[in-house]
Amino acid sequence: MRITTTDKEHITTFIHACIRNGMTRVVCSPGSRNSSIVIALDEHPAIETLIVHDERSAAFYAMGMALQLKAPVGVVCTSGSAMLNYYPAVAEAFYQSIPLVVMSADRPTEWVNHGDGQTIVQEGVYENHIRYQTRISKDLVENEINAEVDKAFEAALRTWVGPIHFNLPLEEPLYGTREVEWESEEAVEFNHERLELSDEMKSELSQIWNDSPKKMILVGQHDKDLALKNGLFDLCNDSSIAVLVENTSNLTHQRWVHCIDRTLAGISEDEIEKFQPDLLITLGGAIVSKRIKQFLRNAPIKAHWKAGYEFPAMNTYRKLTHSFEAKPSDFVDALVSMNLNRNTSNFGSVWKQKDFLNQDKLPAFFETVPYSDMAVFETLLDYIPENCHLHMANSSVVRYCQLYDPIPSIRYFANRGTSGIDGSTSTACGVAVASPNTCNVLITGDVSFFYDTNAFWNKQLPSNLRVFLINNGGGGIFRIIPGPRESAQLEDYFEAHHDRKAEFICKAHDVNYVSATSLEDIESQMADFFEESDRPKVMEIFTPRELNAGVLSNYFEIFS
Ligand SMILES: Cc1ncc(C[n+]2csc(CCOP(=O)(O)OP(=O)(O)O)c2C)c(N)n1
Repeated sequence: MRITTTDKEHITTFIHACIRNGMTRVVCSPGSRNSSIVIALDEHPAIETLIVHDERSAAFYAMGMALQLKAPVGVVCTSGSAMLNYYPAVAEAFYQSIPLVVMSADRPTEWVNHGDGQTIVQEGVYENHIRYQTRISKDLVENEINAEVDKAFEAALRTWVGPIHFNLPLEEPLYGTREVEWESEEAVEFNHERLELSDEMKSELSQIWNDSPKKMILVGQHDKDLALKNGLFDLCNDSSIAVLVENTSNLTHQRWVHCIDRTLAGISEDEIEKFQPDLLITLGGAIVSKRIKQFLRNAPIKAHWKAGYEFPAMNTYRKLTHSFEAKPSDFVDALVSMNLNRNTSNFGSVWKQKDFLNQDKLPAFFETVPYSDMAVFETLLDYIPENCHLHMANSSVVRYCQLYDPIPSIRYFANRGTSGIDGSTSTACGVAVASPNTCNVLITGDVSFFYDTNAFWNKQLPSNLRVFLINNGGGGIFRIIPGPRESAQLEDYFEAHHDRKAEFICKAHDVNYVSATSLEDIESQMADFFEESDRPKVMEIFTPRELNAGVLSNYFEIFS
C-alpha cells in the first residue's frame, strides 16, 4: 500500500516499528519540533490520533485509553517543558503498570544547553519512573531502530508492564513529506512464561501452608480477571482462608470481605489476635486502605508471599519472605495444583462473620444520617448503572467508595499508582473515548475536578461520560484525617476552602451541567442525567463541608 509520510526516513521506520509492537493510537499535542512525527502518525492508515493541547491531560488521556484497550498508547509532544508535563502520568503509569509510550521531539543533541529556544535536557528526565528510555536519531540505521524499539516494547509489555520513553532529536526542515510503500506486518506477541514451581519450592510452600492455620489473601488493584477469580475460588474453598479484596481489585464473591475498613472498624483490641494471619498472600497492585496496612504491619505474620511481575522487592508489610514474578492467576493456579491440605481452622469464617455483623448495623445508621458526603455516596451508588465503568477520583472519594460493597458488574478504576489528584478526569475521559458503548461514571471531589478541567479542552470529548462532582468547598479529606484537622492552618492551607462552582467551566466546554443541594434534588435529576446525550454531563452536588467529617466518624463508631 502506498502511504504518505514524513521525509525523515528514521521517523517512518520508528513509527512502523511501534505499530508492529501494537501501538496504534496516539494522543498528539501541538508544537513544531514534533511535526515530522505528527505528520507520519496522522497520515498513517494503521494509526488513530487524538489531539489534546495540554500535555498533562494528554498523557492521562492516553493512559486511560491504554487501560481500556490493554495495549500500548502513545503520546507525542514538542521539545522543552512540554514533555515535563507528561511526568505525572508517567509516574502514575509506572506505579499502576500501564504501557504509556512517550515520544518527545527534541532539538539536535548538539544544540541542547546552547541557548536555543524551547530546549531542555530531555534525555533521562523520567529516569526513576520508566521501564525503558532511549534516543532514536537519524544516525541509527533501520535495523538498529527496529532492534531498539523492539527492546523498549519488550520492557514495557512482556512481564513487568510500564511506560517507555523515546526521545527523538529532529533537524529542520520538519514539514517535508514523501510517499512510501507499507505493508501491514504480523504484530509482535508478548507471551509470558507460565510459572513452574520447583519440587523444592513446592515442598517449602506446602510446609508453610500446613503450619499456618490462619491464612489471608489480600488483593489490591487489578483489572477484571475471570481466571484469577476462578483460581481464588478453588484455592479458598476452605474456611481457614480469609480473602480480602478492595473494589479496585475488580473481584467479588459472597464469601470474601469487600469492605476492609468497615470490617476492621469492628475488631476490638482484645480480639485482634484472632484476626491476625500467620501467612499473608498478596496479589495485584496498590491497596487503598491505610487501616489494613497498619493492621498487617503490626501483626506477627510468619510468611508473606507476593505474586506479580511488578516491584518484586516491594515490602509493604515489612514481612516479605517470598516474591514470585508471575501473573497472579498463574501463581494461584500453581497453588491449586499442589492440592494443599485443607485446614480445620475457621479464620476465614471469623473475618466474614465480622463483616456480616457490621453490615447489620448499617440500615439503622443510614436512617439517621443528615445530608452530607456520606449520604450522597449512599444515594449515588444506588444509581450507578450496571456494567458501567466507575472512575473514583482520589482523596476521600476513593475512600468513601470502599465503604460500600462493590457492584459485581461494574469495572472500577482509580489512579492509585501515585494517588495524585491531577489527572482523574483526563484518565476517565481516555477510558471513555476507548469504550464508546459503555457508560463511564466519574465521581470526583471539587479540588481534583478544578485541577484537571483541561480534560474538557479537546474536540473528542466522550459523550458517554457522566461526572458527579461533590463540591464540599475544598479538600474535605483534611477534615477527616487526624493531624491537619487539629491544625490552625486547616481551613486556609490544607482544606484550602474556596467557593468556586463548575457551572461556567462546563459552559465554556459545552458540557451539560446540573446542580443539586439535597438528596431529593439528586434523585429527581438522575433519570435525565443518565439519558443519552451528544455531550458529557456534570452534576455538581454541594455538601456541607463542616458536617462531613463528623458524619464519617459517627459511621465508624457504630461498629465499636
Ligand atoms: C497532584 C497532587 N497534589 C496534591 C495532593 C494532595 N491532596 C490530596 S487530597 C487533596 C484534596 C482533594 O480535594 P477534593 O478533590 O476536593 O476531594 P475531597 O478531599 O473533598 O474528597 C490534596 C490537595 C495530591 N494527592 N496530588
